[in-house]
Parts: sequence; structure tokens; C-alpha cells
Amino acid sequence: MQPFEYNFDFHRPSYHFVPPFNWMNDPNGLILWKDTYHLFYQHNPFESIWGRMYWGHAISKDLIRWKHKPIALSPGNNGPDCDGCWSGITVIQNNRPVVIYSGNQDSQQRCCLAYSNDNLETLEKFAGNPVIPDPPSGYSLTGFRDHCVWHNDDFWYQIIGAGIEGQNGAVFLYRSKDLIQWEYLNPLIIGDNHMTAPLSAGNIWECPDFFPLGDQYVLIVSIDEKKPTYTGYFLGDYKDYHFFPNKFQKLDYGDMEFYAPQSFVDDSGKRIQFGWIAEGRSVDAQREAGWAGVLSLPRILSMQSDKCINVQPHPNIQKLRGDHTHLTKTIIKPGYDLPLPKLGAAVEILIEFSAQEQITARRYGLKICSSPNGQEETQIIFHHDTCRLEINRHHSSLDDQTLKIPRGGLLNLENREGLYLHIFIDHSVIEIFANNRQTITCRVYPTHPESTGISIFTEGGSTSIKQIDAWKMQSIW
Ligand code: DQQ
Repeated sequence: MQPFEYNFDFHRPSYHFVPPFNWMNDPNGLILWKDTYHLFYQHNPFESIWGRMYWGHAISKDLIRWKHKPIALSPGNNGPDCDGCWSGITVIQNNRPVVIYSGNQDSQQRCCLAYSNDNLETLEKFAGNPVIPDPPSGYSLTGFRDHCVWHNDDFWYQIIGAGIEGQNGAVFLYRSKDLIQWEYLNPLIIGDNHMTAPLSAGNIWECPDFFPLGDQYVLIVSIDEKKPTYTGYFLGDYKDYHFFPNKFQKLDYGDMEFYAPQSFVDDSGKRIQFGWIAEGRSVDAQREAGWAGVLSLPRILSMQSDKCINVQPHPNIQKLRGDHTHLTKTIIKPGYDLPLPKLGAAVEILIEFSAQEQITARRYGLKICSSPNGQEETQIIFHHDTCRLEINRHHSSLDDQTLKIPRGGLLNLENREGLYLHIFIDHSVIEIFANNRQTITCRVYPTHPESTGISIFTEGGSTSIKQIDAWKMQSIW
């Protein structure tokens, strides 16, 4: 059940995970352990703004419906995490879960451990924390935090995100036999200052996630820059403890609205990722709402043959599908928008447009979250000539304190390929999966509860749809 006092907040999602109250940011410690998925997350239980971080905790049998658990980690009265328990992960050592996280003290982050002796019901901090008291010598760092840990050939390996003063983001590599004594090896990679906007090397690389996918290695980093802040991924080779990237791109065009993602492998070998969907409304509005921050839907990552990551929503989400609308082949002409029947504020849409070569439109797409009087509306637009996919939020809300900058980027489509959008709308959350290879995640805050209209539009020529399916989505609470 949701705490009843949130019923008034139209912007609180109904089928995405949200904290029971107050603030959440990064997902942490994701793991499947003894048939139960565990989600920990950065949590400020006292205010709906970022602050002195705790680890919130929730469990699930299907990654979709979650049960809130008591807080799992709290900052110490003194010691290395007295100013917050920052992001981290969970591994299993000798059949026992171990959490590795960044303790924050006086704005210094240091690697700490906590053990669970009761299958992740509770966590006990290691008395010898921090296990890595200082960053590697010889660097002047802007940050040194967040962990990704794996086991290989008798060793635990760990990478930690960092930033080098006046230079780049970086990731440092360590190894250990026991998770307690760590030997520094070398930088896994140091960012290249010559990377050009919008993909620059950044001030600090937060929340590194490193894993093999297909025949490549993937390094995901959340890049904290002055502006913009976003998550990107490198594809490359891992050899002799060094990572050699050959490609870098944005993971999600939502920039800071899909940040600090973390992934894990389920028991069928699927790589599952969750990210933090930040707020786009004012701090006053957050305080008034009494909560802030949303977890993305679970995404399955795999490698596409053309060497980019394939991203798809987890099939378990389909269990939430309710009332259904289905439309088959339809041609849409400029000025004659095709409306879908109203399905409410929690909706899933699958829409397949015809191949590019059959479309004469200059721009086409969907109008969503539209109010009956047309004052509020968000547009998902594909620019046919430039292959840019974008969310235009300019008229998404009459509230001028909400984030309205457009989000989007390149989605290269072959002439024979059609635009294929899988869209999830959940009150204030929008997640778009485009052609299984590019996502855009963002927030909108329409002021009118009737701002739930959906229609298909075209400009400068006609477009045609092969089929549309849309479902009203059930609440997970
Ligand atoms: N959030 C955590 C840090 C991490 C940042 C603190 C990313 O560990 O670098 O809440 O959002």
C-alpha cells in the first residue's frame, strides 16, 4: 500500500518504484539472492531533498512489485560514514552477502563494508572500516567514490569512480583476496580531454559499472559536469587490467533525468539495469509533495550486432497491462491528428511506424499528456530529415517552475527501418525505448488531472502506422 497521504499527489507514479516518503536517488546493492531481488537506494528519510544519505531497502519477487523494508544502513555517529552512506553494491562472499559502499565524512568518500548474516534482512558494518583509507597517491582528485566489484581467478576486483583535478573523470582498479585488504593496480581508464561536446570527459565519473556484454566490455559512467550531467557508456576491450574504449555514447538522452544506473545479472544470465529518475520540479514543490525521486523500470541490456547496447524493458512489466486498445494500419495526414481512447495517467504504448522511405512527413510522432483545452501537451517528435528523436516539454505544464528543456538526440534509421517506440507514461514519468537501442527518460508535471490525452500527429507530409497497442497500467502498490 502507498501511504495514504500521497493520494492527493497526481505526479506520484503508480507503477514505478518510489520511496515510501521523502528522498531517493541512486539504486544501490542490486542483487538476486535466494529467489528475492533486493533493491537498496540512496535515501534521505527526513526530507524530500538530498541530504545525509541512508540506504533504503525494498524487495521483490519479479522486479516490478516491491515491498518496502526498514532502512538498511544509517550514517555512523562518528567514523568514515558519519556524513552519509553513499552509493555501493552487493556481492556474495562465501555464501554471505557483503555490501561495499562509499562512507562520506567531511566531504571525503572512502570504501567501507557491511555484512549480512540474515540474508539481507539487516546489515552489520565492518569494524575495520574504511577498507581503502586513501585514494591512490600521485593524483589530486575531485572525488573518489562508488564501486563496482567482481570475482575472477581467486581475486576480487573493484573499480572506483574518480575525477582528476583540472583534467578528467577516471576509474581506478584494485584487487583483493578477501574484500578487506585491497591492492591498487592502476587506472582502469582516465578520460580523454579531447572528447568533444556533448560527450566530454567530465569532472568526475560517478557510479562506474563495468561488465562483459557479447564480445565487448562495457563501462558505464555517470558524468558529473557543470552542465549537462548525464550517463554515458564506452564499448571496448579489457586487457592486462586496462580498458581500451573504441566507442562512447550517451546511455539515455534524458541526461540527468536518468542517472547513476546500476546493473546486475539475474539467474538466467540477463543483465538488468535500473537508474534513478530525478525530479524536474522545484524544491518547494518537492517539499510540499513529501517525496522525491523515482526508480526507472527494469531494463535488459544486451549487445546489438552493430556494436551498440540494445536496451529493452523487462518483460515482467507486461503483467501490469490492463484495458487494451489496438489499431492497425492507418495513414495520418497533416492537420488530422489520430486520437487514442483515453486510458488514464498510467499507460504503456507500443507504436510501429512504417519504413522511413514510405513517410513523407517532415516531423511526426505523438502528443501525450494533453489537456482537453489544449493548454498542456508534451510532444514526442521524430525529425525525419535529421533523424533526431526528441521530447518537447515546452507546453507540458502550466506550472512555470517545472523543467521544460527538450531532451533528445540522434536515432539513425535505415530507409527500410521504421520508427518503433515503446513508451511508458506514469503520471510524471516518461520512459521511451526507441528501436530497442536508444532511450529517453524524463519528467513532466501537467497541472490538470485530465491532461492524459494521447494522439498521433504529422507535419509537412503524411505518416503511416503499421500498428499501435496501448494498455492502461495497473498500480504496483
Ligand atoms: N550519489 C551518491 C554518490 C554518487 C552520487 C550520493 C550520484 O555516491 O556519486 O548520494 O548520484
